[in-house]
Amino acid sequence: MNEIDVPESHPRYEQLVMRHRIESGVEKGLTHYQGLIAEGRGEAFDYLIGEQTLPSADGAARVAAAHFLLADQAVISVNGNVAALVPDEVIELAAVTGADVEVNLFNHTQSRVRAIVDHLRDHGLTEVKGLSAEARIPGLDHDRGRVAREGLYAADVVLVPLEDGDRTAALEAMNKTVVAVDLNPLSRSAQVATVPIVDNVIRALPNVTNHARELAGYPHDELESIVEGFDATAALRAAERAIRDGGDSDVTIDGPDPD
Ligand code: PTJ
Repeated sequence: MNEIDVPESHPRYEQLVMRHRIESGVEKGLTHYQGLIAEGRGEAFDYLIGEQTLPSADGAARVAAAHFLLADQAVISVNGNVAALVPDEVIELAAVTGADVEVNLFNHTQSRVRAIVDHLRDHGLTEVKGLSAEARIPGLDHDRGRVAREGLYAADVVLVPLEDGDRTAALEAMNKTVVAVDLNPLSRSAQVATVPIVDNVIRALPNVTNHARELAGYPHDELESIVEGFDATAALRAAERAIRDGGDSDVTIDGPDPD
């Protein structure tokens, strides 16, 4: 049965499913009201890139997978939107790469952390961090700086989908490799991340997982060279060009920049 009362043949079926998941996330106490605004912004950018994974985003997803496989400790950060939209995809990525999962909220309340932890457990995740967030990201005041000491605080590679730019910058300042998933290539998060993936989280997470499966047998030095060959600025420019030119003119991130 469908999640929503709309036929799958509807041209905007996927967007309607996402809206429904966010609405239902708010109703269940997983997603913050501001998550509705974030969803609308994301939808607008997704429309502009043609609701597809651009070649540059696919390249960035492959680089992200290489980082995950090279990591001492990778952590996937889950907020209210991510919990509502892609719980199974988070769990799958964690299973394939051995990453930890931490619930980490911009608008922190203990009851919402608890609701999201329970939601992820209902989807089959056994180990979830975030219920005790006793460490702080330096430079971030108030509750938005709270993280788990053995989780996001200690991690060398972090995946932050739909993240606030301030927190992305603060995690970068802690010398972590930050992989951001953000549909807006101009957002501060995308601009400061080590690896910005300009794609919808519903496509980006399974894509990183597929790349991780493919790269799993690669020797260490080949993974290193995938990581070192990445140019974040070129990837962002490719996404911006795709938006300007109608979503279908993205070039490979290794190619020359015509600007
Ligand atoms: O659950 P909380 O309290 O941690 O709050 C989560 C939100 C997302 C509400 C909070 O972090 C927030 O307000 O985020 P922003 O500043 O609105 O940024 C969200 C970014 O994600 C924007 O640049 C959107 O374009 C982008 N975005 C929205 N939906 C998607 C997306 N990117 C990828 N996939 C999406 N589905």
